[in-house]
Amino acid sequence: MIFGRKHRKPITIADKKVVEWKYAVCGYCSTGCSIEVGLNDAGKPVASRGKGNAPVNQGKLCIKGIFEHELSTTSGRGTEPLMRDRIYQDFAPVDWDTALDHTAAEFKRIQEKYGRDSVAVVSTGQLLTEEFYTLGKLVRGVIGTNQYDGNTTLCMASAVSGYKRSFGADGPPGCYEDFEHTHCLMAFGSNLPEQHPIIYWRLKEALEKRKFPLIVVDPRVTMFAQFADIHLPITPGTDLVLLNALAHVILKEGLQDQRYIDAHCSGFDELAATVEKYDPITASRICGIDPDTIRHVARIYAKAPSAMSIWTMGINQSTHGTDGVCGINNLNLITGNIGVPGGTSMSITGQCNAMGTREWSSCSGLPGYRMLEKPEHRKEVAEFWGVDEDFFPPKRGLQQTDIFPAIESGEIKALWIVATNPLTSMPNQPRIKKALEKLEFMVVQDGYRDCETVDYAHVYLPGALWGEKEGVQTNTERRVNLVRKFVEPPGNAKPDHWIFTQLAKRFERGRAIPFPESSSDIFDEMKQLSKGEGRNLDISGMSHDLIEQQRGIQWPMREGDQTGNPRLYSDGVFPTANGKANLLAMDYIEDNEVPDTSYPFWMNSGRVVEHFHTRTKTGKIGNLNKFSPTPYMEINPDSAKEFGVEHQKYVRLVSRRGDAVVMAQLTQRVPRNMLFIPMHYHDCVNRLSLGLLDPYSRQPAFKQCAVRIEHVDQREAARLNVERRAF
Ligand SMILES: Nc1nc2c(c(=O)[nH]1)N[C@H]1C(S)=C(S)[C@@H](COP(=O)(O)OP(=O)(O)OC[C@H]3O[C@@H](n4cnc5c(=O)[nH]c(N)nc54)[C@H](O)[C@@H]3O)O[C@H]1N2
Ligand SMILES: Nc1nc2c(c(=O)[nH]1)N[C@H]1C(S)=C(S)[C@@H](COP(=O)(O)OP(=O)(O)OC[C@H]3O[C@@H](n4cnc5c(=O)[nH]c(N)nc54)[C@H](O)[C@@H]3O)O[C@H]1N2
Ligand code: SF4
Ligand SMILES: [Mo]
Repeated sequence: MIFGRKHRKPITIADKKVVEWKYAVCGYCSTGCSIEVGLNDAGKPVASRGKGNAPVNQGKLCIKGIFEHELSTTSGRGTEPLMRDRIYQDFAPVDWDTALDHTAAEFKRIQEKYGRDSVAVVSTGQLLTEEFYTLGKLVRGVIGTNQYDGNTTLCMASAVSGYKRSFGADGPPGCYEDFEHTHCLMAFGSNLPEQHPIIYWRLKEALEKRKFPLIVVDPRVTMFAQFADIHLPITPGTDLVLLNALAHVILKEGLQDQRYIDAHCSGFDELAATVEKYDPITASRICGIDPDTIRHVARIYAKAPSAMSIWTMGINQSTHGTDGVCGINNLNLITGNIGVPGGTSMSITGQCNAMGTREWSSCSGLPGYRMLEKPEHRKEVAEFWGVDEDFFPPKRGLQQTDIFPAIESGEIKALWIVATNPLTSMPNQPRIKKALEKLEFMVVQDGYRDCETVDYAHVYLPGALWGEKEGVQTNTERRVNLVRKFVEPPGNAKPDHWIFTQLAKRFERGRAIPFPESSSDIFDEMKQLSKGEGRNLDISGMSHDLIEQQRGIQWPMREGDQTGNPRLYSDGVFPTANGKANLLAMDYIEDNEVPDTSYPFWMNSGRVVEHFHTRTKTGKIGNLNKFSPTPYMEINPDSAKEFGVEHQKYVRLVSRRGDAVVMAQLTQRVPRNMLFIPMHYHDCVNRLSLGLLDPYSRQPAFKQCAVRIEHVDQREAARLNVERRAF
């Protein structure tokens, strides 16, 4: 065998014969990378490359972005609307008029019989913003149900509630450029290198230019934890205790920015009284981080000229999700780290357009961060749309995690699912299955016919996917970016905004309100609605063309501005009644399902770099799926030995809800009392999960429940794995 470079052939890159490059923003994660998709002379997408000079990614892409053009030829797409009378029967293909007439008629029948709120709508973070706005107008202004929410309740709800409680409004105040300025970065429950690889690359580049301490809080030794200067392997679900203890040390040692607190915050005395109880010794007994490390980290953070925190699902998906977010905001407020370069409290969002739905979908209220509870907001939107103000409900209705129990109890009879796959992604799958079987009528609108939730639908509407329609998305740092259409949807699939406007025409109210059809006309309408004195979410200075020219623009960008703004709250003025941010005093309450003798392991769940969510997309892209096609769990080698589990052998996991068969991967990444399972597989982790809810955000605690290991016959398990939905 010959080793060594000189005998290797040079790498050649196949000439894909690209004749045209089309501009887009990536459709997977919320990083918001600018992509160019190469088309050959037959107009077929054959290559993807990062857009040079794009402010987010400077020409780089992660593994999912690099193969994104392959989406257009993936299997399992829906090409015709489908209908059937009863679930479990065969579907029959129908034309769009038949499918939409039937859907509208069923919604009307059910609303007339059981009341307006007996129809529920569950949407997503993956449509284009113009589509979200149109759906919101249809649901709030035409159909008129208040049971309207999105899968963002599984994802960003705690960050939203936390921002509202601390600052008075949603909206991450910082930006990626803060990495260039900060003197300390603390990350909570985020595995940035795998889940936001290009944000991580930005951070790493900043670290190479100028070293500053990186502190990672995660019960697992993730890739991010391995790169950290200090790793805090926290006891699951106890971040609030650590945060209170950090605040305790900062106040005890007088390291706070009292000038900032006095000028810009309320609630300081209450906070000080509460964190007084969380001395490092008491805290360490709950959160598992030793007292000296707590003191050390508190000092580093508070003494840094500027310091920033980022967080993702390790915080949000917890019974203390919102409190955790407010705890992080507290930390940054007491150290004067909000709205300054390198000083911020930044939620790293999840889906490509999770921000767009927060801003414009009207799920939690009315468009443009307006609230149903505020009379002036109701009036403004009612006048703008030309609807009666009283048609809007007085306050928001149920969230996704409360909609399913309301199906169980019979309050909700019809469900319209748009671009989400709850059968795989909701906690406690056996319970979700039963709820779906109970519905009188269910519509699923998805790009893929083989998305598992379609198995429970009466009507299936095939949606166009990324690159098959034009519109904008907002990323983690409030940057609005554009996807141009570069390919036709397959068969008779249609863009979601087309489906919404066509459905609107089937309602009397929908015919009375204008529903613009082109995405740039819809964008213009949103621009009008975004204007206003003191409004941060202002996009009135943007246009589709300008966004492409600048490769993404951060809101606020007001009419007449040349470009967007990187930070919020730089003036120390917050959108609360007194203009001050709220410091929040929060006690820790022990309320999780925790391991015991019958179920001795913590079950943790999350993601891997090559897959996206329920794999409707990445499961079909060979270059991504090949890395982890089989459901598996991470288990510590010591525990594996104790329980007789071998590497790459199957085991059955059992919780109080159900069971799942997975392959074992022995790794030191997890502690001895924890198993980690990627969330991407159907009939897997969410057959086990419990999903207790955060009281403010109603977000499930996906990251914590208790399970035990049982042995299985290896051949039977392998057969089950083949039979189970394997792409
Ligand atoms: N490759 C890829 N990237 C993605 C996605 C994807 O599916 N695939 N999805 C996107 C979406 S929608 C989202 S929401 C984001 C999610 O992005 P992340 O939140 O970064 O990803 P997760 O793997 O869900 O969870 C992150 C970490 O939380 C840790 N954790 C568990 N319990 C606790 C705890 O009690 N405290 C702390 N501090 N940490 C804990 C877990 O060990 C895990 O390492 O990723 C986005 N990016
Ligand atoms: N155990 C566990 N469970 C979890 C999590 C966890 O960490 N652990 N994380 C939670 C989180 S953070 C999230 S965000 C959810 C995600 O959960 P889901 O939203 O259920 O996951 P996806 O697979 O992204 O589903 C999106 C669906 O929309 C379709 N789609 C994509 N684009 C379009 C479009 O433009 N139009 C239409 N009509 N359809 C489209 C896709 O084909 C896919 O079927 O999972 C949650 N579930
Ligand atoms: S980091 Fe996220 S946005 Fe960027 S290419 Fe990867 S998946 Fe796409
Ligand atoms: Mo998410």
